[in-house]
Amino acid sequence: MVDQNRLYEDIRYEIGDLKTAILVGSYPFSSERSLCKEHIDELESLSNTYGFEVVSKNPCPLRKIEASTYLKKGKIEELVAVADEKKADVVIFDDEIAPNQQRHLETHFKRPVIDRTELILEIFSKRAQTREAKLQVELAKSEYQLPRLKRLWTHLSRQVASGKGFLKGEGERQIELDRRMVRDRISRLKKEIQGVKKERHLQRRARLRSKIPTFAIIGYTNVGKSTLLRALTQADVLVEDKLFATLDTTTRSFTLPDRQKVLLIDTVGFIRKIPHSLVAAFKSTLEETVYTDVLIHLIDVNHPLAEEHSDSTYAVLKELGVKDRTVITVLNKSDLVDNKGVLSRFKLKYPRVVTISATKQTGFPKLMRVMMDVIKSSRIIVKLCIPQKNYAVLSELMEEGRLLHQEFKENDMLVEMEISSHLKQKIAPFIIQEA
Ligand SMILES: Nc1nc2c(ncn2[C@@H]2O[C@H](COP(=O)(O)OP(=O)(O)OP(=O)(O)O)[C@@H](O)[C@H]2O)c(=O)[nH]1
Ligand SMILES: [Mg+2]
Repeated sequence: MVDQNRLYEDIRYEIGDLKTAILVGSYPFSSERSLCKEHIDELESLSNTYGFEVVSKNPCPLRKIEASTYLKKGKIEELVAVADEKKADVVIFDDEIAPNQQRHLETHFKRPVIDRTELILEIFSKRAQTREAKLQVELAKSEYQLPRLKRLWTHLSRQVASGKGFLKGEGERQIELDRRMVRDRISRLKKEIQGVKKERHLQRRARLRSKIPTFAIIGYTNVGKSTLLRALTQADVLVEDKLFATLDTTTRSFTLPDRQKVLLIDTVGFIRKIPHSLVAAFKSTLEETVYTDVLIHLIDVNHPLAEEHSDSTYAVLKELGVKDRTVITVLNKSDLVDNKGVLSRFKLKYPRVVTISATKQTGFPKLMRVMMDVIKSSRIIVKLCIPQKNYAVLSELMEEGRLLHQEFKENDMLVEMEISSHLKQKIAPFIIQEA
């Protein structure tokens, strides 16, 4: 008899038990076949990061998506033969597969079929360390699973259909119960995350008050962000040739050659087509970047898809609402680059480009020079005249800027402050002089 109180997660197949995988990607035109192969290579890195051994990689031409099975029947039969021959435990699609397609595909393949999104969610789930990261991943997973509960129960019915008391209709009823439970869990998780977010907000305010310029090291996963933080600050952060080695932000202080203290933040890596539920879930972690003065955008220039990765990073930033931030573009892993042409392309594309090798520790003096220049130019000194009714603006400014002088003139307050230049627009009506 099926225990009514068991959550579907207890009975779903354990993807942790699966070892070997075949990968499937698709391309609409033959001109995109090589790009599709690169994407499958990335899917292989993701699979290895999770712990799968990839036994076959299959780029497939796909003109039109089949509503119920994603691929055409003939193609599926071909792939089933490959999966059988290679004794694959699981089939992983690079494209996003709808819940009903996933269910139908599993009937054909007779083994679990997952997509890139689910794989990324499982990696995050395995690697999350802090309470906040764990909560966020659990939320993203619950949202992903909600429309797929039926599929999980199909697995169950196949397992127990052999006369062990599984009644027809029981699965349906259990799906309803599960749906309710998952919905409850989603709202509980959202509340908990809200609480953690408040704490984080307080920490951020404390940092803003400390008036230390902050640099966030951002970029595609595996470009060397943690390596750079470690090289500059000897921070004890995990460096691995795996995707998503870092899931939590780490902040370290660092002193530039002109004795200016700065904070450096190592952040979670970005990825192309990042699952939407994860962007939403990690928003509060990634929002850290929104509040930093400067972004250090690290690019692995040795990667064949370096430009696409850089574009994806900007796409994620846009989704996070980060714009008008000063960006220093840092071309990393230059020790591996033979063709200098790729460096020139980036230098033409972006302002403030520095070439380094985080492991060989080359290019650091120039990077620090650019960081010092950016701090100087991002701070401006302004004289303001603030009427009494706008004093609230002043307290806001005090949190971020440095007060140099203050005096009253009748009911107005005259102040001289050093502030971050991005605040200038906000206080434009009160500026009487700018240095
Ligand atoms: N050759 C070379 N390898 C590097 C360099 N910088 C980093 N790596 C290697 O790149 C891999 C990834 O480095 P990480 O620092 O973990 O990368 P990350 O950007 O923090 O990655 P995630 O946290 O997974 O997003 C590791 O194997 C590093 O040793 C470099 O300048 N040259
Ligand atoms: Mg890292």
